[in-house]
Amino acid sequence: MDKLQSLLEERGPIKKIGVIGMGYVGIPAAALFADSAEFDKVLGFQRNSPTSGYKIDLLNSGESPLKGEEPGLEDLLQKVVEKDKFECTPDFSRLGEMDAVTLAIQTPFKDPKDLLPDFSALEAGIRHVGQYLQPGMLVVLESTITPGTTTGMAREILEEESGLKAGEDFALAHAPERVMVGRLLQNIQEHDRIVGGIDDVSTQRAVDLYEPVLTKGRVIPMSATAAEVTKTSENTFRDLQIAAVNQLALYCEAMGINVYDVREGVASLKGEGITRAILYPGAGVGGHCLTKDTYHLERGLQIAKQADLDFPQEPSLYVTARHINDFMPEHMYNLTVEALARINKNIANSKVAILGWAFLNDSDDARNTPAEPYRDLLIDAGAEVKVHDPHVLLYPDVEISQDMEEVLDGVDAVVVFAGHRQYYSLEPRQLQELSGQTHPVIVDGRNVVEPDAFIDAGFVYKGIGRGDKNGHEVK
Ligand code: SAJ
Repeated sequence: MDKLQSLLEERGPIKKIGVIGMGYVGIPAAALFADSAEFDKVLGFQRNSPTSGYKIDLLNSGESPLKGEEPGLEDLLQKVVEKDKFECTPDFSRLGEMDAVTLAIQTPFKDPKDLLPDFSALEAGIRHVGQYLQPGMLVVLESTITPGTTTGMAREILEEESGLKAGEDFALAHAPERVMVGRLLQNIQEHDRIVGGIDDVSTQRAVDLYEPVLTKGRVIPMSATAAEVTKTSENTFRDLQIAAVNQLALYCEAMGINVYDVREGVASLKGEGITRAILYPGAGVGGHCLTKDTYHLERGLQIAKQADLDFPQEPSLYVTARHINDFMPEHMYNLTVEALARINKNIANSKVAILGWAFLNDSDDARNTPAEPYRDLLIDAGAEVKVHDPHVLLYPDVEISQDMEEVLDGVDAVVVFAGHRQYYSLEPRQLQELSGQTHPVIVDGRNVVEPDAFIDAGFVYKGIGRGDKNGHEVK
């Protein structure tokens, strides 16, 4: 029996779990571990920093510091705090009491151009674990990371800080999160869980950690690097699919046809073994995941490469997809300029209302929102810009209003950037009145309005992929 196996058997089943990073991933994960009868106690580790120290008391009173609707989370937190199965602490020395520690810390990119991620927060977390690591403990990285990080940077820091050896004295694995805001608990319980250890013993120990919290999901074991590539490529593929339909939308605009007719046609080919997952074009791709995971995968190829890559003299398809999706806010700007020009208005002296600051419809999450580069282009061009969003209340250096009338008052153009439910009932006459314009402009980046209703009311309409309408006669 290898050394690690016997250490784990000596330690027995996992009973105490530490979760580092009280955010969108760490909080629901800790609550579900704590709610499982398999485990005795869960500690949530949170630095008592000026920006996020407030979370400690909030969590210890059973309240969620997460913004926005998260079905079931508040009740579950109340329950596990009352039962003393969950506690949040800034005391990292208690890590040494744990059987397993998971790290759910953000891994943004400093600058995608040179493929350099900002791992500073993750490194600090791993170093904390290394300082208190005991033989027989399991360490799991849940953050989305560059392939090669678990067997590379993470292993090195843990061994350096602890003097212990991964795969001999402690178990090490990667089990990437697959959650979406608005359904965090459900995603953790129902999505299959990718679990990849640096060796089979580590993989099995990590399976023992995650299996108890899964309801519909099943565990899919593999190597740590395969798990890292699985996570980064599933988001890269989604980004690629979105780029494919965004490119199609741009083609349809140039060809004078409706991308949604084409989309319905393409999606109609069904049957034996045929899956046509054609997604939706739009004003851009935001969020904390699709905007960076391609670069994690590309960087992973550089650091985890074990053989020469045999690839044609072509740019990476994945990076090209990123560039196409990053172009969409600029395309929205071009559509706005074109529309205003149709009524002899210049962007420089125009008032523009942006509807929807969140990166996702019906959410308050505005991380890497595509509306921001669009707004920057408008302001650089001298336009006056107002922003409306029913869910996003605060955003650095951007004033966001929940008062539609105030935002639309006297505007020349209304530009839809997020598909929030309420925007599907935008009413042309009401908008026209509020704008006070005979020919207001509407640019629809999420296909929320019926073009003819606005065109008939005298609007200048532009829509992503609506080549069949974008050249309409102004009535
Ligand atoms: N978007 C489109 N067209 C579409 C779908 C999305 O333009 O057809 C845009 C959205 O408007 C948004 C962006 O893409 O701006 C991202 O949307 P998303 O639905 O992918 O939301 P994320 O980024 O929160 O969630 C993704 C999901 N990944 C996959 O489905 C492969 C989620 O399952 C992951 O858990 C999450 O990334 C993550 O945390 O990695």
